[in-house]
Amino acid sequence: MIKFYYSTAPNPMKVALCLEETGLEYEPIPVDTRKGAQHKPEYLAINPNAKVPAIVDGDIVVFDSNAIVLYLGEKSGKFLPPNSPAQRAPLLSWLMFVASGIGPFSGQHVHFKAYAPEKIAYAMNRYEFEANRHWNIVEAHLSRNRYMLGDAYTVVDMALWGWARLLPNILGEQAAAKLANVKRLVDEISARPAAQRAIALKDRHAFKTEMDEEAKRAMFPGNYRAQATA
Ligand SMILES: N[C@@H](CCC(=O)N[C@@H](CS)C(=O)NCC(=O)O)C(=O)O
Repeated sequence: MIKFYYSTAPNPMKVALCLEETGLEYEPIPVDTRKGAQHKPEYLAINPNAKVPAIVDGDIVVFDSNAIVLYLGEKSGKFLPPNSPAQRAPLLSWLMFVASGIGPFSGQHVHFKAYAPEKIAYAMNRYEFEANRHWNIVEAHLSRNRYMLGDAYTVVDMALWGWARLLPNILGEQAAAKLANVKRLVDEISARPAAQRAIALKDRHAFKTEMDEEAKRAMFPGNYRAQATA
């Protein structure tokens, strides 16, 4: 039984979808990041990065969402292209693009827009531009391909879905509405029974929703450095 350490945020949700799609047995274990559970020593022993998601599969530990979907694809033998260098090249390229581009730029865009204690025009402009630029690359790609790797639904689509289903919140309704092919893929994936089960995970545990002082200290510890050393 795989232990799945999660919250309902975009990176854990890609793994929730992948676990549901592959049909691997798993136990969801909530990590309430707004209460600081990601910093507890027992969790840091699993994920030294103090973020969700992570999985523990027997004596195997995997952290970082895109590494996990790749692991689950390989373990289950599902939702991956044939194992040849030519077929793995686009798999690895797009999976890393989602990991290093889509996720971080979308996340930082939301951070500077909604959570930064000061409105910094330079940062807001940069991340808005970069988030949109990355999503428009996906949009162009999906205008020529049904799925991220062509004709087959793979772990790359699952990794993308974690973020893509929140696009109106990330980019705003107007910018998101221009990404018709991304929306087409999100709608198709969200209608799948596995996605419905992944979304329903939010009802299994009561996560803290308030972004109060405790939550900010847990999630944005860099903002409190001066006080910690004073
Ligand atoms: N590269 C990591 C990033 C994980 C990440 O940023 N997770 C967020 C939720 S989407 C988190 O744990 N936030 C709580 C925090 O930053 O303290 C991955 O893809 O798994």
